[in-house]
Amino acid sequence: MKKKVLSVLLALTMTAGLLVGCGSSTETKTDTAKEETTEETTEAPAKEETTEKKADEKTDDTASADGIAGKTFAIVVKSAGNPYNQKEAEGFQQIIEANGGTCIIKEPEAATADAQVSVIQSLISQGVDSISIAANDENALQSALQEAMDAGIKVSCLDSKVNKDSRSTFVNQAGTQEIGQALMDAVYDITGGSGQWAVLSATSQATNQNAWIDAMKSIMTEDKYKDLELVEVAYGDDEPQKSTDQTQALLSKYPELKVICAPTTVGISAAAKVLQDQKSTVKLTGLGLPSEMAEYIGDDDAHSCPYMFLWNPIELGNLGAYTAMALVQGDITGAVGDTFEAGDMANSPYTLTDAGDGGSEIILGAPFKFDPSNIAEWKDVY
Ligand code: RAM
Repeated sequence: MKKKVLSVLLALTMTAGLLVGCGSSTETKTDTAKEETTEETTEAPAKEETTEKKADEKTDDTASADGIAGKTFAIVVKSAGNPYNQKEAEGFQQIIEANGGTCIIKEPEAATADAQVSVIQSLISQGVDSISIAANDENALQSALQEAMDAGIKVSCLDSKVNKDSRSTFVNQAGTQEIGQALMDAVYDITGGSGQWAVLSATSQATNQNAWIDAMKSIMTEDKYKDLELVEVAYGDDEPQKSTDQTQALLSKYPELKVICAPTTVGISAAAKVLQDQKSTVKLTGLGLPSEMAEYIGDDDAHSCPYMFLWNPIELGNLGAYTAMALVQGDITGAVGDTFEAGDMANSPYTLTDAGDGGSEIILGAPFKFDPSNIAEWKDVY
């Protein structure tokens, strides 16, 4: 079964590689031209071109969703230069373009609300039909996103949410409590149930990391975890250098530290390198990309990370696209109980459920554990 899922994922990834014409240029551009990335976008072919392409494809099996041709769907990721965000955007673009829509990928230079507000404003001026956003702040985007909705743009979020008044719905990678529990259990297991541990997070405003950290803190009040001491939550801002520096600082401040938990793919890969290079006895867990973490995963002293978790960021992008299309076509409004089809995705049709903040969400699936037994299979997938 797992193999079947793996081969479907491999096929999807390969298809994504074929369909996502500008995926690799996004990577090079964001690395080399950081200064320009706020305004520089990776855009799909011009509207006319895409519509023509769709007409040609009508004869084959490519499903063209009614009402999508000629519509423009923007995805705004948290920041440029993060491979996780690139996978998410690729997955989004793949589905939009396969259904005859036009996709715009926006990558703000830094993971800040301000950078996303300017991007949203430019998308409003462009007159896009839909904005899907991985938010850098839960509340600070509200007036920009409300302006977008007032202009008739469908707004949803994925990966990291905005508040209920700023969105129609939220595509959540996995249950927040479920992720918190998986991470807390990992900390318990790797520390042996007692001692000091620290969190290395993304930015202090990141809605998703903050929600997972809050879930961990509330789980930690249970008696089982009473001998664990959370010494600090450090912020690497999803920047590799800052995450490296914060890891070093944790090591020097807390000589008794046993475990670092990094619920961010950028943080965990920076910390893994520091710990492994220094042959530190401090161990690591959290949320990481198998492609970036394979060399650090192992049960012995030579490896810094015994195991970690994640979901498929390409599929998260796929589901974000199906959600945006369903909103634009009027198949869903964002109300709890709405359902929509998501092509051949595993859990299709999806149903909108209560997000616990007064709004709705759609859950992609459960977090997946990566350990020495399966990391080799997954490192080439994402
Ligand atoms: C980083 C980002 C992203 C988060 C992953 C786990 O890439 O902060 O939002 O979902 O880590």
